[in-house]
Amino acid sequence: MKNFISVNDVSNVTDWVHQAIRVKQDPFAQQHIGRNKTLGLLFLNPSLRTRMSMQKAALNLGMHVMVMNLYHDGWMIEFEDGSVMNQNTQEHIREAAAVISQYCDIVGIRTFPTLEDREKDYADKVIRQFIAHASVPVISLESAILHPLQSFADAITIREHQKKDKPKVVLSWAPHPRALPQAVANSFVEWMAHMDVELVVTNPERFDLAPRFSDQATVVHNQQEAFEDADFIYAKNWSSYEEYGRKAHGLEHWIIDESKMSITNNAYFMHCLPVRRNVVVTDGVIEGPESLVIKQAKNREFAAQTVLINLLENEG
Ligand code: SN0
Repeated sequence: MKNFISVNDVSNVTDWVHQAIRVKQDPFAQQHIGRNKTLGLLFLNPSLRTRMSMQKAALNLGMHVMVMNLYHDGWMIEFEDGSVMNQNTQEHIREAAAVISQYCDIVGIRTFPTLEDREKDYADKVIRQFIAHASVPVISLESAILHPLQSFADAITIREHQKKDKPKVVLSWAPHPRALPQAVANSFVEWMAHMDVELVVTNPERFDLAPRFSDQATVVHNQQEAFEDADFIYAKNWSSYEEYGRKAHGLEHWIIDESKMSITNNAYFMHCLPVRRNVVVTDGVIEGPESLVIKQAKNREFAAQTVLINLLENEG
């Protein structure tokens, strides 16, 4: 594995989930494999869990970590080749990625979509440009269209809690006051396709995910119907793919509440966080005994650590 940007970089999802569960049992078992190695974390957008879990994972392996909030502390980066840089961008990705590669053995980068230019976002241009000009392995800390570290942690969490061989996992769209990326939902579908689960995605009309993702699940536009017999409810808002970047109006009733959870098979509740309480999910559900949100966040550490181990071992 040279980079970690999607599930396609993983040789075998089941093996990786088992590896992560072993790492969790003894996080310091390989505390020397990262000795004298440096992890660089570049944030073009906000982050709490990704930042802290990556740092923690790296420290568990004896690595050094450098964190850079690029657009706060660094220069404005130009991603277009051949551009005449007489406007606001100050440094080209070609130099920036090459220079960062001089100091770091592995680099993570977070970059959100524009939610304006669908073609550009779905080409995942920022992370691909970074990879093209970096000379070290690159980890996606959430790109314009995918959030593989989150989905890996979700896969671990489902594996740890499932009570039957093939649980019904429902990804439910939920309301939100802002237009959000589709990355968490896209990745979740992609990872679940490699797990032994029955995956249902429920969302309002005109909020279907991009076909290459929705094709990997059963899509149901009736939320109540989707919730029947569910073993896991994964809530997430995303803006429209069809009417690209559009946020919803008048769909507040898609909130996940106690009455909807009561239709399920006493399902666990999941969300990647951060979550808008009493918009996406009620206080009662997120604080209820079936809520896994904090356990998911804990598993971010072991997902990140497993990715680092595989990259470090590959490097030799
Ligand atoms: C991001 C998203 O992709 O939906 C990150 C999730 C891990 N979430 C947000 O941007 C939420 C921001 C808000 O205003 O609630």
